[in-house]
Amino acid sequence: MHTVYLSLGSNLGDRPANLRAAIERLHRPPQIRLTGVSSFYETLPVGETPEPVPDYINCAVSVETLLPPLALLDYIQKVEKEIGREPTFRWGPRVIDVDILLYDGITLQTERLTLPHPRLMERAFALIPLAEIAPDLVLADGVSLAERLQNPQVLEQTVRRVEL
Ligand code: A4P
Ligand code: MG
Repeated sequence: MHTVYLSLGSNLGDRPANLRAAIERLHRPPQIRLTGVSSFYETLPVGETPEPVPDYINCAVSVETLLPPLALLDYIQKVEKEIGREPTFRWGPRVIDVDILLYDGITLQTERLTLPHPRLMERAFALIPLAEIAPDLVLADGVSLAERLQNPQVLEQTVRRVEL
């Protein structure tokens, strides 16, 4: 069994419903066992885009799985399609984005998949929900999640827990 942490985000349509639809699909395959779901957080968009994009709802999920990394990526991309994700510009509005943050302690860099997620360390919208479901996690390079959350660049980002 492998332990995997995922980040889910939506900034288009019924954002909480989109996250719930993705979570529900992570329950379905027999090779995936959902072990944790964080609260939902409303977050300001991170990253420069050619036009303004709406605020996101983000959450983090942990799973145990028998699927190897690329097979898991295939499955989450299928889920994104089923929920109605359509290609736009980079970091454009999307009904759902599912990213693999961490897969065991694996480091990988291929055309389709980079592990850990290359932008995890600088993103409060991924780190804060992750800390809720895995507070003792050690990220890449032996840096703890708790330490990373004290970084000024992470602290300044707007991430607000929402009751939904
Ligand atoms: N890919 C490589 N590594 C991974 C990984 N670890 N997990 C490849 C998932 N996919 C990975 O992703 C593009 C390609 O990355 C995939 O085909 C896959 O083979 P995508 O989801 O199609 O497109 P994207 O998400 O627009 O691109 P990118 O660069 O991955 O975006 P990010 O870094 O995921 O950022 N602000 C807030 N507040 N909340 C957000 O959720 N999300 C983004 C997207 C930007 N700003 C945000 C949020
Ligand atoms: Mg993505």
